[in-house]
Amino acid sequence: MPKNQFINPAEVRKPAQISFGTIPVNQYNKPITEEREHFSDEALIRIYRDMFIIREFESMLHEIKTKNEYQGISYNHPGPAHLSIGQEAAAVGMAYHLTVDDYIFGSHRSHGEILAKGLSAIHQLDDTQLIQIMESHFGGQALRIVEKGASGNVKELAVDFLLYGTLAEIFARETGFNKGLGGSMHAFFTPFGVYPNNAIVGGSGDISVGAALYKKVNRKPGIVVANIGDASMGCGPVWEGISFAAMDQFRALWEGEYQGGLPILFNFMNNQYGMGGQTQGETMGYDILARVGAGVNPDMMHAERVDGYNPLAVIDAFKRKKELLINKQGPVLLDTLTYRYSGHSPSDASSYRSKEEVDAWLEVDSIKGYGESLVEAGIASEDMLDDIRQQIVGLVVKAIKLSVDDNVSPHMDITGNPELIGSMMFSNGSADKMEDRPVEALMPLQENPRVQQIAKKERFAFDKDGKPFSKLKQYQLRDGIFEAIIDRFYKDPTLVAYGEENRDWGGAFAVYRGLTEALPYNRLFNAPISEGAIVGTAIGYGMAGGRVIAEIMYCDFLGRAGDEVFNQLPKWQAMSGNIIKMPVVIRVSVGSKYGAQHSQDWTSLVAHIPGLKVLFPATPYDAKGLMNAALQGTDPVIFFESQRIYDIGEQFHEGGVPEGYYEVPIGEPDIKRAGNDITILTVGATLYRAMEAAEILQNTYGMSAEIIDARSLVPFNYQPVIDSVKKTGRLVVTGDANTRGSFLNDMARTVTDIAFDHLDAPPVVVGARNWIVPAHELENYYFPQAHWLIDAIHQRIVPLPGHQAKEDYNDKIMLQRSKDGV
Ligand SMILES: Cc1ncc(C[n+]2csc(CCOP(=O)(O)OP(=O)(O)O)c2C)c(N)n1
Ligand SMILES: [Mg+2]
Repeated sequence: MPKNQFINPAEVRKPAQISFGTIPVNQYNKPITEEREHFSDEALIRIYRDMFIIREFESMLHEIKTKNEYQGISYNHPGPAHLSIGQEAAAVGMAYHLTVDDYIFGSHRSHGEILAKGLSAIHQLDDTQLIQIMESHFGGQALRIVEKGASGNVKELAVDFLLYGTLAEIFARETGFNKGLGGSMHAFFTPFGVYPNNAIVGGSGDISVGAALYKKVNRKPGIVVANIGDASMGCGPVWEGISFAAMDQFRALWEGEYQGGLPILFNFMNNQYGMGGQTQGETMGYDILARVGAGVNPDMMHAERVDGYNPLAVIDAFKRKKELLINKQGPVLLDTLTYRYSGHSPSDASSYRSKEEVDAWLEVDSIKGYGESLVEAGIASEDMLDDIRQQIVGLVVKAIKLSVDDNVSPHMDITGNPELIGSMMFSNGSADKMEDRPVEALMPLQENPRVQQIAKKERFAFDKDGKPFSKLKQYQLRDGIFEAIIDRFYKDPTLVAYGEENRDWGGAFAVYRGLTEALPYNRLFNAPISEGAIVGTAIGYGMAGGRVIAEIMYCDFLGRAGDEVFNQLPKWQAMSGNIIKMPVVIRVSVGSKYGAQHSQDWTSLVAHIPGLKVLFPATPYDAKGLMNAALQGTDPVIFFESQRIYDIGEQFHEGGVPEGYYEVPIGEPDIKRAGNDITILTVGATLYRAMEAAEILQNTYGMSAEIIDARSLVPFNYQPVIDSVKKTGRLVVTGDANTRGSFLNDMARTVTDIAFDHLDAPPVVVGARNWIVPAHELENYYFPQAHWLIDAIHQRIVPLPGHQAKEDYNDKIMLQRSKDGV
C-alpha cells in the first residue's frame, strides 16, 4: 500500500451497505427500419454476407470432418475443428466497429471471430494497405496462391486471402497464416488485429489484459477484446485477468495521461455450454453470466447481457462499450448470449441436450431472422440474398480447393529440413529497445540513491591481500541484477516491471530498492497476488510489442502460473511461425529457510519445457551479465535467483563486476576453478558448496577439482564440460533440485553419451532428496552439502584414502529409495 493513501479506521469501520446497480439484460430493441438511419443498406447487407461467410466456412469444415467431402471435394482433416455454427451474429457484431488497432484474442472456437474481424478490417482498409499487408506476410506467399486466376478487385482478393490463410492454417499447411504451426485452435493474423486464439480454456483471459496494458503504457490506439467462452468463467486465468484489469491503482495512483482503466473488454461468447456442461443451471452459479461484473468493482465492469442472436444488438453494445474503454473506463464485461448448433467438436453426439432445444434455437437462427428482416424492410430481396449465398459457396470452394492441394499448399518440409521447427523455437534476437522513443524516468540515473550507494561498494569481494570486505561493503548479487535492470529501464521505453511487492517494498528481496524513486507507476507497479496473471499479462505485453520483467516471489509459486509458464510463454513464438516475439523475463526467486512450500528449486520443471531459456547465475558478475543478455534478447527467459546468495560478493571475476554494460553469453558454462582430477558441474547456489568440497578434496586428498558453473540450463553448451571430462575422466553434477527426474540427470546423461570413452566411472548426480523441503533447522539433510559431494565421489567414482563417508551412495540404498519412491 503506498503511504500517500491513508487507511482511516474511522472511515472504513463505519456501518454502511453496498448497493449494486442494475445490469441490463437483452435491452436492445430497435427495429431494423430505425437502424437504417445509422447504417447504409450496403452495410446492413454486408453484415448478412459476413455472417453467411462464417456459416458456410464452418459448415464446410463440418462436412469435411463428418463426411470427408464438401461440394465434391474430398479431404481427410485429422486435426481439430471446434465450430461456431449458430454463433455468427455474435462474431460479426463484435467485429463491426473494431479497427485494425483493436486487438481480439480468442479461444479454441474462434474461426468465426478470425473471419469476422478480418472481413471488418478488409472493409476498412484501402487497397494500398491491403496489398501491403498481403505482400508482407511471409513474402506474399499466400497472396501468390490466391491471386492466380483472380479477377476481382483488391477487397475481393483480400477476402480470398483471409479465407485461404485461415483454412490453410487449419489444415496445417506451410502457406497458412502461421505456417501451419498453429492450426485450428491457434490460428491468428495480427495485421488485421487478430491476436492468438487459445486451445487452453480461458487462456486468453489474462494474456489479453497484458496486450491492453501494452496499449495503455505505450499510448497505442485501440482496445483489446478477449473472446472467451461462458465456461471459462470458472478458470483461474480469467478471474485473475479480471482482477488485474480492475486494479484501483489505474485510477487512484497512475498519473497524467496514464490515469484511467485498461482498454480491455472481456467478451464472453456465451453459447451456454462448456462442452456438455450447462453453465447456467449446472456447472456455474451465476445464473446470468453478466452478474459477475457486479462484484468486481464499483463500475460493475459496465456489465451487460446482449442478445448475440441479433447482430445489430451486438454492434450496438460494442459501440457503447468501445467508447467507455477509449474514455479509460475499463474493464468491461459483456455477456454475449448465443448458441451453437454444431457439436462441441464433430465427434460430439449431443447426448447432453435435447433435439427440441436445438430446434428451438434453429427456429430463431440469426442468419435466417436477420435475412428476413432485411427483406421485410425492403433493404434486400430474396434473390439478392440467394445470390450472396451462392457467391459465398464459390469463395469457400476456392479456398478449400487451394488448401487441400498438396502442390499448391504443402505441409512444412521437415524431411528436407529436419531442423525447421527447431529453428523457430527461439527468435535469438538482440534489441536495445523495443521501440525508439525517449524513456520516462523520474530522475537522472546518476542521481538515484541506490545507484549512488552501489558506487561506494567494493566490486570484488576481497582486498588486495585476499581478505574479504565486510558484507555491507561488498557489491552483492542483488546489486548486479539491479544494475542490469535499471540500465535497461533507461534504454528501453517499453520496459515495465511488476509482480508482488515490486514497488514501495523494493521487491521482496530488495533487488528493486531504488526503482520506486526512479520510475512512474506506469513502468513499475505492484500486481495482485495473481501469479497466473502476472505471467499471463507479461505474455500479452510482450506479444503486443513491449519488453517486460515479471517477478514470481518464490519459485514454489510457479505452480500458480503453471499454464502460463508451461503452455503459453514458451509456445507462441513457434506457433506464430515466428511472427511474434516474446521479450519476457520472468524472475523467479528460489527460497530457503521457509520449509516445504517456499524452498523448492524447480529449474528442472521449466528446463523440461521446449521454448524457454532458463538461467541460474550464482555470482554478481554472472547475474548482471546474464540479466543484461536476457533483457537484450527477444526470447522468454526464466531467470532463477537464489535467496541464499543475494548478498554474496564477487569472488571469481578478476577486477570485480564492471560498472559498464557487458553481457554474459546465454548458454555458456563457466569454469570457476581449474583442476585436473575431477569435474564438478554445478547449477545455481551449489557452486559455493562445490568450492568448499574442492578445498577439502585438494587439502585432504590431494585431488584437484575443476568446478564448472552451468549458469544456463537452456540453451547449454556442453563443450567446456566435455573438454573438462576428457581431462579429468570424472564428473559430479550437483544442484538444489530434488534428484528424481531432474535436469541434473539430463546433464549427466548427455555427458555420458558424448564422452563415454573418457569416463573412468559413470557421472554421479548429487541433487536434493526426494522429500518435502524440511524446516531451516533440518535443511542441510535435504540440500546437497559439500561433504555429500565428497561422499559420492568416494563411493561411486574413486575411493578416497582414509575417507569416512557420512552419506550413503551405494547401489543398495539407491535402489531401495527408488523402490520406496523417495
Ligand atoms: C484448461 C482446459 N480444460 C479443459 C479443456 C477441454 N475443453 C475444451 S473446450 C471446453 C469447453 C469450454 O467451454 P466454453 O469456455 O464455454 O467455450 P465453448 O466451447 O463453449 O466455446 C473444454 C472443457 C481445455 N481445452 N482446457
Ligand atoms: Mg460455452
